[in-house]
Order: sequence, then C-alpha cells, then structure tokens
Amino acid sequence: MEEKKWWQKSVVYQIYPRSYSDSNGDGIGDLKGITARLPYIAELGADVIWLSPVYASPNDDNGYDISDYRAIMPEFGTMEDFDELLKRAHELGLKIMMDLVVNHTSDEHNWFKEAKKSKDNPYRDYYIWRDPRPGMKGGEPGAEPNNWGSCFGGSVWKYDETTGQYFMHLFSPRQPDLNWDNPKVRDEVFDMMTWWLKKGVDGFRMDVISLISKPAGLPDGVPGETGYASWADCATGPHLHEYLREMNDRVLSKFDVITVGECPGVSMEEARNYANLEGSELNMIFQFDHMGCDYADGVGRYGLTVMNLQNLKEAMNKWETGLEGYAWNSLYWNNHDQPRCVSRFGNDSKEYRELSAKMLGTCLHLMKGTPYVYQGEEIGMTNCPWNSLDEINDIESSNNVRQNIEKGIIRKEDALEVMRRQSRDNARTPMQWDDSENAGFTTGKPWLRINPDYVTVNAKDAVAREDSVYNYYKKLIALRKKSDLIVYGKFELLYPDSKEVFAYTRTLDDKKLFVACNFTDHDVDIAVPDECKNGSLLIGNYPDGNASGKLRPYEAVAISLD
Ligand code: ISL
Ligand code: CA
Repeated sequence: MEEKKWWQKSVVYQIYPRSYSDSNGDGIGDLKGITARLPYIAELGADVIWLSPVYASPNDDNGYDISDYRAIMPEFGTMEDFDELLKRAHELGLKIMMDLVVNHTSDEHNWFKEAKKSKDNPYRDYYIWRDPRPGMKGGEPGAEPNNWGSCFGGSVWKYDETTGQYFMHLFSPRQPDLNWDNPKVRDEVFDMMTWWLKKGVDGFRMDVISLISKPAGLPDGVPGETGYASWADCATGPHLHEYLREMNDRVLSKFDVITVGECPGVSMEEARNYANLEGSELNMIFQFDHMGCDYADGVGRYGLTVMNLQNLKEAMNKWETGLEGYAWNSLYWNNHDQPRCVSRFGNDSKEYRELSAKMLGTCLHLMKGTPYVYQGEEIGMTNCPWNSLDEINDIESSNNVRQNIEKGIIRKEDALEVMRRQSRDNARTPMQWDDSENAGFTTGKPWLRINPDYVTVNAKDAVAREDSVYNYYKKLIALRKKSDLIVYGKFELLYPDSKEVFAYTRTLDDKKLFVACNFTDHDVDIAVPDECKNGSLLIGNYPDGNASGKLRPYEAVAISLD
C-alpha cells in the first residue's frame, strides 16, 4: 500500500483569472473578483485552487508570458489583493497552487531585455541563442538553426538583427525559452519559488515542465505535414530529471506542497520517474494522450475533430494501469487550453447537456488519481458558437488555423467550425454566474465574448437547483472524501471494445465499485459483473437511478459492493 498523502485525496479547482469574476467593471476578471467567489468554491468541496498565471505580463499569451515573476499583473490587482486572497482562501480551508511558467519568460522580462543587448551581456546565456545555418544569411528562409516548429505555428527560431543570432521560442516569439543548462537560471527560478512558498502558497502547477531540458545539439527532427518537426519531440531532454531532483532538493522538499507538472509528449516510463512514489520529483503530472482522442487523421488538433470513445478509453486505461504502483495520476477532462468536455465528449444539446455533464463527471471522478475541475465545468458550461474568426483572441488556435489553411491542411470554409470544436477560447469565455447582463461576470464590456447560453447555464441556477450539475459534482467530490476505495482502489477497464460504454471497476481489499457510463444518446445493454449484482447504487445521474440491465442515454451508474 502506498503511503497516503493529502493531495491524493484532494480535488483541485482551476481558475483562469481573466475570465472568472470582474470586481471593478473593466471587463477583465481580477483577484478581488476571485476572493469574492471563494465561498462558492469551498461549498463545492474543492480543496485546492490552481490559479492560472497572475504575474506581470504583456499578455501575448494571456499571462503565460511573464515579465516579472514577483509582481502581480496590474489588471488583476496588487500584491495586497493577492495576500488577501491567500488569507481568505486559507481561512476557508482552500489551498492555493500557483502556475509556474519557467520554460520561457516574456520578451519583456528584464533578463531578456538584457540578453538581447549583446553577445557578451551577463544575461545572454539565460536564453538559447544559435547562429544561422552554416553558409546561410540570418533571417533568410531556411537559415533557422534547426527545423523545429512552434506550438503556436511557424519555426521555433526568431532572428535577432542586433546580434546576428537566433533565439529559441517553443511558443510565441514573445516567449523566449530559458536556458536551464545555465546554473544561474536554475538559481533564479529556485529562489523565486522559495519566495512564493515563504509567502504561504501551497504548491505549483508547472507549465510545460517536460520541455525545459533541450536535447543535446538541438538536432533536426522528422518533419510533419506543416514542414516542421514537432515542438513536443523535445520532451524529457537529457537533464530533465536531474533538474527536477535539484528543484525538489533545494525547494520543494522544504515545504508541504502539491505539485503537478504539465508534460506534453511524455512517455509512460518517464512519467513513472516524474511522479515517482518516493517523491523525489513531482507529485503528479498531466499527460495529454486522451486530449488527442478526437484529433482529425493526419491533421492533428486544428482540423475537423471527431470524438472516438475507444481512443479515449484506451488513453485513460493506459495511464490508470501504467502508473499503478509506480506513480500518482492526475485526472482531467478540461483546462484553459481545451474545448469544453460536455461539447467534446458529451452532448451539449438542451436535452442532454446536464445528463452528459454528470455522466462525464462520474466517469472521471471515480477513477484513480487527483481530479481537476476547470471553472464552469461544475455547471456544465459548453463550447461557444463563435460567429466569426475575429471573435477569437487565442494565439494558438488563430495561428494554427491560419497556418493550416495556408498549407492546404484544412479548408477555409471549415475554419469557423474548427474553432467551435477546438479553440482554446471555448474554455476562456467568462464564467457564467447568473442570468443578468454579461452573465454577472462584469458590469463593463467583457474582454472575450460571453457564451449566449448563460441565460440557462449559470451558477446561480445551478447552486439553487437540487438536480443541477453543480450539486451532482458536489456529491461526487464528497464521495471521494469518504472513500479510500475511490482514492486508492485499483482500476480495471471493462468491455474495452465497446464503442458506447466506458465501464470499469475499482478494487480495494474486499471492496469493489462498478462504474458504467453510456457515452451515446440511445439505450445500450450492459452486463453488470456477477460479483456486483447485489451491490447498491452509490451514485447515478437519473432521478430514479438504478441499473436495470440497460443504460439509458448518457446514463452513468456506480454500484458498490461493501
Ligand atoms: O494542448 C495543447 C496542444 O494543442 C496545447 O494547448 C498545450 O497544452 C500547450 O500549448 C502547453 O500549454 C501551456 O503552455 C503554453 C500556454 O499557452 C498554455 O496556456 C499552457 O497551459 C505556453 O506557456
Ligand atoms: Ca477587473
């Protein structure tokens, strides 16, 4: 039996501050807005809040481009506002997990401003600089030091005229990558982390931490449809675990924290190291396999995606079983980079929105790992019916959709539909608090369009109505707190070949839980395993909820045998 930790029993609630709650009418969510909503989160039963970045930033990538790690973005408030938020959260028993974005900084960070002054500037080696390809002139097509493509489209290299070299940016050109091989960079980052932990924050979600150690020699990769090699290929470079262990020794081990590393491109073997149960690196990671379950063939994320339940089950099963006994898992359907799960994996029609949102909640929250709830998921918020590409703010989907049209990978007339299915802005439309103007998010003009369904989909209604998605999530979260079986039970997938049902069991000593979720809008027959036939219904999303041998549309049942 693994040693029990508080963060294994916890549920994390993610806030995207820009879109949560606006206290001063400028149309932008802020820290005071969040503080005012803390009781709502405590009431849901979450234990930890993960705050997407609140640091000073020019907002080229909405705060994931940080210009000062020890200052608050003025649009979000002041450091006093932050301290107040932290204090109020702690009073309510909520922990605060900060976003740590240290694969890159903003190009407006002082380090980068210094670094680009000259080749011998003391900050030059804080970043990754290379000469143009031999025999080529800097800035001309093909002169980039290698063929890697950025996550946001185009090359990962930007030419700097002043010093005649390229710098690397795996994301936007305004997000230059830090050089982790430089011990001074590590000192700076570890000092900064210690500074926040001493202030009293409770942990870190580490942005693309799998990418910080770049492969030796930065070799060309195998090009994909776009002509570039994938940015994700440089995941888990040669010194990655060494750097994380150093971070753990020098910083994390001195505090009682929760840590989760965002790890696009991670393999199972590596994940077992990152999140090893001895605790020498991180508590857990976010893997991305299931986020690719609906990607269009040969196109990837920004194409006409189609939900495929078998892919989804295969990915979840892989991580549930692959980490068992080696490392702790994290569970999520949503975050600020992903479309809304009810639109993506469920059914956001009037008839099935709530049922399918509850079904998805059941399916995720009864698996093994620490569950993450992204703001609005607890009320079943949906993707936004974008009317035009001009409404999109998100740099990733805008750039990739444009690039894919230019390269003939998708048709221009499909662009809007691609955005409706996949843009990160589907997650970023403001939180829907009530049915008043602007969904109660702001008294001003919201920075991003509000989803018109706020009239029916909003927190005020959901909190008040007994059979809402919110109250169902509350029950799911409460169940986990009472049950070692839900937290620690071994996971086993049932009916792997079913295209309609996601079913599994959880087992701990002589206790067993059977979970079955219908991902379709029609009845399906399910076979309850013999040993579960005499069990009792722990939770289900139909009012008369009992497994009658059939699962009705989007029905979810959990049957326990004690
Ligand atoms: O899922 C993805 C692949 O299409 C991406 O959104 C991927 O998760 C991602 O870009 C990495 O995410 C993180 O780092 C980015 C930032 O834009 C994201 O918001 C953040 O979560 C750069 O800091
Ligand atoms: Ca504001």
